[in-house]
Amino acid sequence: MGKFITLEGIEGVGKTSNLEYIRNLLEASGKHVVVTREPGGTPLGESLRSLLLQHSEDEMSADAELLMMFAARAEHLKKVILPALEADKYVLCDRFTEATYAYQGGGRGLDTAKIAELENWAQAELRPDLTIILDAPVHIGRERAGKRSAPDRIEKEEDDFFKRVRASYREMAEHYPHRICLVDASQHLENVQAQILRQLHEYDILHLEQPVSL
Ligand code: T5A
Repeated sequence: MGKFITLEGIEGVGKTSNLEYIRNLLEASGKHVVVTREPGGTPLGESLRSLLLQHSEDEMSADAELLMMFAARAEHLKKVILPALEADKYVLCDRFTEATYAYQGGGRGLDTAKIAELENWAQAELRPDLTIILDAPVHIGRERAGKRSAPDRIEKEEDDFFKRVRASYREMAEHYPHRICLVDASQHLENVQAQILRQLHEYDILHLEQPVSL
C-alpha cells in the first residue's frame, strides 16, 4: 500500500501552494505521487464541487451539503484514491474528511456522530496516514484568499463560521496526534515549508537519509 497524505485548513492558508512543495519533495525521493482534491477529483466529484461552491438564491440545507461532500468522496475513493494506494502510490489530497468535521461539523453545527457514520460507511477503516493542518488566524487566511479571487458560496460565510472551523481543526489535531499535525501557517512561506518538511520526517512519510534535491 502507498501512503495517503491530506492537507487541511481554513480558506487561504496556503494548501494549494504547499501541495506543490510536498509533491516535489516526494517525487525527488522517488515516490509516485497522485495529487487530487476534495470536493472533486473525478468528473462526478467536480460537478458536485461546482454545485457546492456556486452561489444560489435557493439556500442549500446543511444536510444536503454534507451528503454531497460524501457522495463526491465515495466516487473519489473508488475511482482514484483506493486504486492509487493499492498501486503503492502516494496520494496527496487537498482536503478530505477532516474538512467535513471542521466545516459541516464545527462550522454548520451538524452532529459529528452523523459524520462519523458516513465516514465509516464510505471509508471503512481507511484514514489518512498523515493530515497536515495549516493553521492561521481567520483574518490572515481571509486576506490571502481575498487577494486571489471573489468569494464562493462557502467563503462568503462570516468570520465566526471560520473561527469555529479553525477551532474544530485544532481539536482534531489534539485528539489524533498520531495522524494529524498542526503547522503554523501564519509565518513566511519558507518557514511554513520548513515545518512541513520536519513533519514529513517525523510521521515517517519521508526519511532524512534519503537525498532530497529540488
Ligand atoms: N469543504 C470541503 C467542506 O465544507 N467540506 C468538505 O468536506 C470539503 C472537502 C473547497 C471548499 O469546500 C469546503 C471547504 C472550502 O470552502 P478549496 O478550493 O479546497 O474549496 O478551499 P479553499 O480554502 O477555498 O482554497 P484556497 O485556494 O482559497 O486556499 P489555499 O489553497 O489554502 O491557499 P493558496 O495556496 O491558494 O494561497 C492563497 C494565497 O496566499 C498566498 C498564496 O501565494 C496565494 O496568493 N500564500 C502566502 N502568502 C504569504 N505567506 C504564506 N505563508 C503564504 N502561503 C500562501
